[in-house]
Amino acid sequence: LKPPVRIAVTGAAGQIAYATLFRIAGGIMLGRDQPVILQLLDLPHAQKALQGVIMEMHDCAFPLLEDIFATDDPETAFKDADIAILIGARPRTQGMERSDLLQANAAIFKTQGEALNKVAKRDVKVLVAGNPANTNAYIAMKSAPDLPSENFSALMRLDHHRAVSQIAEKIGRPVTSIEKMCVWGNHSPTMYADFRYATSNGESVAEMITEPDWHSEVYMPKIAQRGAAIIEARGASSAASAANAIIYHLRDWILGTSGKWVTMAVPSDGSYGIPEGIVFGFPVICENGNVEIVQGLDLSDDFSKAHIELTLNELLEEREAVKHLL
Ligand code: NAX
Repeated sequence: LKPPVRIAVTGAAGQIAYATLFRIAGGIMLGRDQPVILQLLDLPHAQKALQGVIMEMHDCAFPLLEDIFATDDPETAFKDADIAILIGARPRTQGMERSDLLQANAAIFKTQGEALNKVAKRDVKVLVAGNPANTNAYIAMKSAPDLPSENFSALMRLDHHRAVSQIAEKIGRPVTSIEKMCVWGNHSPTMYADFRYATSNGESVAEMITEPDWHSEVYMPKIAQRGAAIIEARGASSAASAANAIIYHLRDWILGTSGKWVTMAVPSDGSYGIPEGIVFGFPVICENGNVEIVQGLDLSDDFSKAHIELTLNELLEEREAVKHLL
C-alpha cells in the first residue's frame, strides 16, 4: 500500500461532510489502494456529534482508514495536511445582511488560511465549499502568503454537474455523452452556465437546441435556482450532491481529467480578462496535479459578455467588502 494521505475536513459534523467522509474512506476519491488519515475540524459545540461520526466511521472498519481524529483547533486539523476540504462556514440566519455574512465568513477563512500557511504541507490542495465559496477561497489564499496560490480552489463542480444533467435531459442523451461544458464565474445565481461549446458524442449541443430563448429563459434560471428547489423539495439543502461534487473535484485535480474539461473555481491568472487572483469558475483540464484553464474560447458575443461582467462584478464587490481584513 502507498503511504497515507492526510485529509483535513472542516464542518465535519455537518450534513455535507456526513455524505463525504464515508466515500473518502471507502476509496472513492483517491482510489482503493490509497490509505487516508482524516483530520476533522468543527466548532466546540459540535464535538459530541463529531465523536458520533467517528464512531460510525470505526464501525465501517474501512481497510483504507489508517487514522481519524476530531479537533476544534485549526492548526491541529491542518497539521501536515495534503488535502484540506473546507466545508464549515457561517450560515446565513434570518435578518442577516449579505455583507454581515461576508464579514463573518471572512473571519473564519482568514483564521483557517493562516493556520494552513503555518502547518499544512507546502503542496496542500485546498478546496473551499463553504459559502460564499469563491470569496472564502480568496480570503484563505490571501491569508496564506507562503503557499502557492495554485493550491487554492472553490467548489463549482455541483453547478457543472447540474449544467451537464439538465442538457442531457433536454436532448435525451446520457450524461456520459456530454463534454466541454463550462460554468463561468461565481458559485451564486450570477454564474454563467455555458453550453455553446458542449458536445454530445462529438456533435454540437447548441445545434440540437432550437428554441432561441431556452438558454437564457429556462436553462440558466433552472441551474441558478436548483439549490433553492432542492431546499423546497427536501426541506434541507443539497448534501449528497455537494459531497459528490467535492469527491469528483479532488479526484480529478489529483488524478487528472485525461484531457476532458471540468469546471473549477481557481485564482485567475488573467485569462479571459479576469483580474489576477479572483477565484473564478473556469473550464479547466487537470494533469499531474496541475490545473490548466482552457484557453481560446470566444466570450465576445453580447450574451456572454453581459453574463461574465455580471458574475465578475459580484466577485469584485465581495472582494471589496472584505478588503480591510486582508
Ligand atoms: P451544516 O450546517 O450541516 O454543517 C456545517 C458545519 O460547519 C457545522 O457542523 C458547523 O458547526 C461547522 N462550522 C461552522 N463554522 C465552522 C468553523 N469556523 N470551523 C469549523 N467548522 C465550522 O451545513 P452543510 O449543509 O454541510 O453546508 C456547509 C456549507 O456548504 C454551507 O456554507 C453551504 O452554503 C455550502 N454549500 C456549498 C455548495 C457549493 O457548491 N459550493 C453546495 C452545497 C452547500 O450549499
